[in-house]
Amino acid sequence: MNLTLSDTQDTCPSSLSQQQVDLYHEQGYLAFENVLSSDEIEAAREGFSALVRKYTFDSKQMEYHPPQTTKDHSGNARFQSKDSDFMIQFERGYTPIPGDYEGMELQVRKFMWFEESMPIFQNICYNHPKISGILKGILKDDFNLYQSMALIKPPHGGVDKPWHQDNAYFSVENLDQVAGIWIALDDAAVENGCMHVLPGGHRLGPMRHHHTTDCEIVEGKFDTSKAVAVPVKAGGALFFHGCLPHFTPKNNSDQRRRAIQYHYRSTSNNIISKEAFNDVFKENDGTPASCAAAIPKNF
Ligand SMILES: O=C(O)CCC(=O)C(=O)O
Repeated sequence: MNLTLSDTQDTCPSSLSQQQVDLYHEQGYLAFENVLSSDEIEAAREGFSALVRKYTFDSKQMEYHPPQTTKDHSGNARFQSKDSDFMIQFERGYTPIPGDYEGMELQVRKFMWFEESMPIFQNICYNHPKISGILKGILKDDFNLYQSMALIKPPHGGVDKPWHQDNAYFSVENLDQVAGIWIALDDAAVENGCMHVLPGGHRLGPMRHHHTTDCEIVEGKFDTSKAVAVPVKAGGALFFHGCLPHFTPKNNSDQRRRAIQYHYRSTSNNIISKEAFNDVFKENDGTPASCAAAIPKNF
């Protein structure tokens, strides 16, 4: 893969010009610095530390799943809320140690459905003027949260998130009416695992996914030499189409890489069954291409 760097605009507006909307539709993403303020970045970082302190080994609220040996991440140790989808998942092979909050925080791979847990996450998710303004410009409709995650790569750790299209995980009627936002909470560069995207790749349509250690696009579906890295500073963000192929490498640096990722769908974009989605997220020859339809690859 070449390491061309994508253009990132320094100033994040609270609404998009027609030129920016056209650029989003052409390349499948827009990147801006300064989406979050330094106070918001700090509050979000503290929020994630607080989630680890509050919810790990809290047997009243959370069910502990110890690590198991699996080929994918389903066996990673995790704490699953007993009354919501909130989850803290750790790196493969790591066993959390009660009370070792710093150690555990450095081994978190993913938080899911955490957006209601703290005012800062609610603000970023629902009430952020810049984020809402840009999503409105892209989706041209009212929108709802569809998925929330925070993705963490520890220094010299984590694994690649292989090439995929996020719509492959979803099940909606209209693939164009899903947008993700990926917000860096640390400076994100190639070395610590920033986003890499295939500009214009959303226009290639759904691509067949299969299961390796993760759900990923079958090799040879597109030319990875056309990919670009999208480094952003802490507080910068990438807004991207649900069919944009993207990937992040492992963290090969001394720096952490924390990011929030929220997905939105327009309110008119109905959720449908996985079976019905097979007829939406399909290859040109009509074969289902989503993660639910993905076949395991032989290891
Ligand atoms: O933040 C990352 O490392 C990868 C995020 C991503 O592509 C995803 O979860 O869909």
